[in-house]
Order: sequence, then structure tokens, then C-alpha cells
Amino acid sequence: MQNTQSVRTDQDVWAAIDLETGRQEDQLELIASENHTSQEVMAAMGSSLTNKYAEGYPGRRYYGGCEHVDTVENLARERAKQLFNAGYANVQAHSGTQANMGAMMAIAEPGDKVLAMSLDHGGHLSHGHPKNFSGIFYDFHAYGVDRDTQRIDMDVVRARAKEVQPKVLLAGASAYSRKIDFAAFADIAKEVGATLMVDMAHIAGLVAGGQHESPVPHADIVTMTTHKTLRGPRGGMVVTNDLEILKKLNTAIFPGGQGGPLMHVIAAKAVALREALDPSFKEYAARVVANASVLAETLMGRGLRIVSGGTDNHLMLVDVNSIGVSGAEAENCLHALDITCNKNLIPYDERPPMEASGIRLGTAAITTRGLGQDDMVVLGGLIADALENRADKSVAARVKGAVAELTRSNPIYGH
Ligand code: DSN
Repeated sequence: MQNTQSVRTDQDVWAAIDLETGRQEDQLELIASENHTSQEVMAAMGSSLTNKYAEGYPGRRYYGGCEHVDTVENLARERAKQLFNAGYANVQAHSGTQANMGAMMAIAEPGDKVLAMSLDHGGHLSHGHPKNFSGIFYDFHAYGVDRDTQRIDMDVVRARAKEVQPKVLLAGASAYSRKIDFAAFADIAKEVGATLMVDMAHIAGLVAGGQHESPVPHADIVTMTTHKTLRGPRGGMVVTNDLEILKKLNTAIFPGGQGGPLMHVIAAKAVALREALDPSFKEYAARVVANASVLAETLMGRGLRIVSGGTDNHLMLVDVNSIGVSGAEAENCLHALDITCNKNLIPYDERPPMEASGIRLGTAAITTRGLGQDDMVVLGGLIADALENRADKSVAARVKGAVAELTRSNPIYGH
């Protein structure tokens, strides 16, 4: 048996992994849903727990030899409950979409009506895309953002809820830069007799760090991913204060939608949750939000329109159409200069999704590697310079050089 700690025989795979590590070190990651985990989180994912089958839940498994993975899953559950001040947690969802599938199966029957944020206005594909399980098995209806303010108008949500009479009211988004009023959503759900589900995937780390109101006291069930602002491994998680919902959720996750849990990922979730419980995580979350605010202000100062006029969280939608560029062109232009982001529809977009009129920028990853507010002023200027002078090779070279200075002086893993 080889020593798995030190042996790297598969040069093809390791070469690609090393290149990806280098890419992450050399590029500024502005994709709002990404982050850089600690090495301890990664070590847990690369541990012997990947070998273990543990279908079931702690103390009630379908396989022997689960005593140690039980310890790990219990730690993850307890830490999730503590971090989000929730009564119950399920940490087995393989992803955010799997978490949403489990939650939906726990609180609704196929064919039931669900009212969720429109995908075109910042919602998520698991909130009703016609080719996703959600749109296939449930009857989704949408609310959007106001054309003028580009914010969610709770009066419109209320009117839509009264009209649709949904079984489930779903709050949460993938590309919405403003605070979400979970208390108001709860009032509306109560008014129409709906169950309130919140998908806080993007803002879970901000909620953990006290930078966004928590949905947990207001919602019947809260889903999230662990790898975005929460800075854990790629995966999903669900919390609730309702024991009856928890019982249905547990059955919906396993055996409903998944088989064996990924115990190595659950271990990494436990490690990340411990990190998020540390007081330093609150400072991190505050820096993420402050950085996003400065970046948005800087871009607006350069004439780029930010959807809704700014940001309250870790992300912003930049309307690059306002300077005559498509989102796809902007994404490619910035990627060539080692700034990674994604093209994104903006509300009421007239371009198709693969072209889009916006780019979505987030500050979770660059804040992890140490960039601060002064750097955001520099970065905003570089982004504006690059987008305004796309054909100018000397501008491109200057921007790329300045990005290299930022990445070199802020290493992620230091090697
Ligand atoms: N794909 C993620 C995002 O970028 O927001 C959501 O799952």
C-alpha cells in the first residue's frame, strides 16, 4: 500500500491540479459564489473519510464501523446549530441544489405551487428553472425586482402571494445585492398560509458573521451552500427550528434524494463551521461587505451603472451595457487580464443569457486572500480601465501587471 500522504504518481491529474492552484494564486477571483478555503478544510476533504459508507444518520446507520464518522457528523450538526442559532441541522446535502431538493420534498408535494424570485432577476436555477427538478416537479411562479429601484418590492411580493396562493414562499437569490427582509417574507407567508423557505446560499457567511439579518428566526426551513461566503467545502446544508420539518427533511435527503453521505466533505464542513464560529470570522464578513461597497462606489465613480445603485452584501451586478459592452465580452476581457468573474443577466435584460448585459462581481474570495478597501479602489480603476480600453494593448499590459502585483502581495496559500 502506498503512502497516500506523499505519493503523487498520476502526473496527468496532478499537473492539472497544480495548474489550477497556480491559476487561483495568479488571478483575482471575483466570482461571487466562490471562495478560498483554509488548508485544514482541504485536508479534511482529502482524508480517509472518503472511503466510508454511512447511509443513515449518526447512531442509525445501514453500515458498520461508523463510530468515528458519527462523531464527525455530530460535530458538524452541533456547530451548524450553534452558528446559526437553529434547533436542528442536516449537513448531508451534497450541494445547494440537493439541499433545496430535500427542503422542497420535506415541505411540499409534487405539483404544489411555489412563489420564488424570478431567475432573470437574480433567482437560482433550483428555484424553478423548467429543466431543473424544481421546475419539473413543482408549479413555480415568480416575483421580480422593481423596474426603477431594481429592488424586491414587498408590496408586489404580497400581491403575487395573494394571487398565486403558494404552498411555499421561497426567498433567496444568486444575484441580488440588497438586504432581504426575511421578517416581511414571514409576514406574507403567514398571511397566505404558505411555508417560508429561505435559500441563503450566497449570504450564509454574512449571516454567520452578523452582516445580514438571519432568516432562521423567520423561516420554516433554511437551505444554504457551505462554499460561498461561508468559506467551507463545496456542499449544502439545511437548518430548521421545526422538529416535524426536520424529520421529513432527513428522510427527503436520505433516502429521498441521495445515497451515502460524503463523510470527508461533512468533516470539512465541521472544520469550516469551527472557523466560522471564531470571532475572526465576524471581522472577515465585515471586510467582505466593506470591500464590496468600496468596489461598487469606485465603479460607479467611473460611470459604470451598478444594478439598484449599489450593494449591501458581498456582490454587485455591473451593467456593462452602460458602456456599450456585453457581459460576455466583459467577462472575456477581464479574464484575459487575470480577473475572473461571470457574465450575468441584469433585471429586464434585453440580451440573451449567454451574452447578458452585466457581470456579477463578489468580494468573498479576494477578501480571504487579504485585499482591503484601498485595493478595491485600485481594482475598480483597473476594471474600468480594462473595459473602457478593450482594444488598447498597453492598457491591457498595465492592468495585467497591476493585478499580478495584487496577487503576489496577497498569496492565498503562500506557495
Ligand atoms: N452557481 C452558483 C452561483 O454562482 O451563484 C449558485 O449555485
